[in-house]
Formats: sequence, structure tokens, C-alpha cells
Amino acid sequence: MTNPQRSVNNQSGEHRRNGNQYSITPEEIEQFSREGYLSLNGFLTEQETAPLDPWFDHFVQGKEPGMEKDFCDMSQPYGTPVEEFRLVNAMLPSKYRSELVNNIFYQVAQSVADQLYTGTAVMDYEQFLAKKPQKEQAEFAMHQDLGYWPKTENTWTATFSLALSDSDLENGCLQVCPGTNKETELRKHQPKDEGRDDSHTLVIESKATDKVVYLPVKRGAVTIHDERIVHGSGGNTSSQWRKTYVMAFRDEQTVQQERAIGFTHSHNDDVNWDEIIH
Ligand SMILES: O=C(O)CCC(=O)C(=O)O
Repeated sequence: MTNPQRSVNNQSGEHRRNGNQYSITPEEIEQFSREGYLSLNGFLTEQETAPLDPWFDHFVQGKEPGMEKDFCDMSQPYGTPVEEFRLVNAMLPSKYRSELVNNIFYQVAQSVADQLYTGTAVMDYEQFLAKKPQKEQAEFAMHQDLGYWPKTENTWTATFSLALSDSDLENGCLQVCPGTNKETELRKHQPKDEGRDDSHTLVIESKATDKVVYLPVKRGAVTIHDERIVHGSGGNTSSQWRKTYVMAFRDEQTVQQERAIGFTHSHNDDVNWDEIIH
């Protein structure tokens, strides 16, 4: 890889916390709107992050019963033997375990979503994502989140990725293509495998103009991205796990519209997945 562009925010964030509130600046609000992404350091303290670890491990080790397709590998088809997983995905952890409802990540993320959005932002879904060490193929295919979701009039979204481990180029940190968030047409998304019944994962073709920026973050920091920015992540060539807790906030009415058609972001939803692809 030649000289990859990294967007590193070295500012400590703890002074921005007041109770469960995290203050962002007008410049950051403007950056999110213009560039479609943001990194915030010191989002959670170590004392706040540590209690999330056992839950993360519980789900990623497949210990939560009854999840069916909500426990899967985002880089391989459904049905891949668990011991062969490389990019482990556990959807909707607080739906399965009420102990996670209203957790500190949710509370602080809500405070930032409220600053980023002028309407009413509510949490739409969450997921745990883990890249096992030395799994070069643990790639999250490049996509726009909106490509995965039903069409709604209001598409506003802020997706928070809380680093539960340090995340860098070697273990496959998030990568974004700034500017793609302003494209008027959503790109064509195709199933990565045969169809959505075989694997949840969608993929887009990259354009020659796409410029990738890597977003390395320390444990306890977040990146935030919008629904249109082209993003994904590379494989894990390191001996360290990459552990991420993802939580997406959307407009209150958009979430109501999703639920009205039975769309909860569970991979077990009874919806026509092939119709949903944009
Ligand atoms: O964190 C990653 O590797 C990708 C996650 C992602 O695509 C998302 O949260 O929308």
C-alpha cells in the first residue's frame, strides 16, 4: 500500500463530556454534513467501555442462543461453519439481552445525534462486529448504508462505530471515500454472493475517482458516518482483534416507516431482501 491517507483526530475528548453528554463543535457539525464522517476521541472512558467487553465477547463467541441469521459472518455466506468465521457480526444485541438497553454508549451517542440533527433522532439498530486476528479476507465490502435499507423519504442517518479495541490499517479499520456522500444517485448495490438469502452482504463497484481515507481510532473513540458515504474496511493482517460496537440513529418517522413494513434490521426479518436492494 503506498502512502495511505489517514484521518487521525489526536485531540483528547474527555473534557467534552458532561454526564452522559458529549459536546461537539459547530465545525464538526459542518464537517459531518460536508464530508459525511467524523472521528471523536475519548467518547467513552475506560471505566465506561470495560463493562461492554464481556457482552461483546459473549455475542461474538456465539453464546447467545436463538439468533439464527443475526449471528453471521459479513464476509462469507450464511451457513459458513462458526469456526471458520473471520468477520463476526452479531445484530441487535440489546434486543437479545435487555441488560444492554440504554447502555452508556447509547446515551452518549444520542447526545451527539441530537447535536447533528435538527429533527428527532432515535436509535434504529446496533451490531457488534469483530475481525479475528490474521484474517486477511475479513473485509467489509465497500457500500453505502442506504443501499441496504428500504427507500424512505427522509434518509438522515448517523452511524456511530465505537472502538472496543484500537483500530488501525493493519487490523482493518473503517475506510471512507469523502465526497461520495454528496453524490445525487445512490450507486448500484449487488449481493456479494448469489442473493440475499445466501449472504446479507452487498457490494458496489468502486469508481476511479474514489479516494480512500482510513479512520484509525483508539479504544473508546468513535467514528460517525452518514448513510450515503461509500465505506467499508480491509482485512486483518495483524495479530490483534478489531472490535467495534456499531449504533445507527435515524429520523423518528423513518424508523416508524421501516417498522411498519416489518424491517427491524434483523437478518431474520420477513421481508423480500432482493426487493430492498437499491
Ligand atoms: O466497521 C466496519 O468494518 C464496517 C461497518 C459498516 O459498514 C457500517 O457500520 O456501516
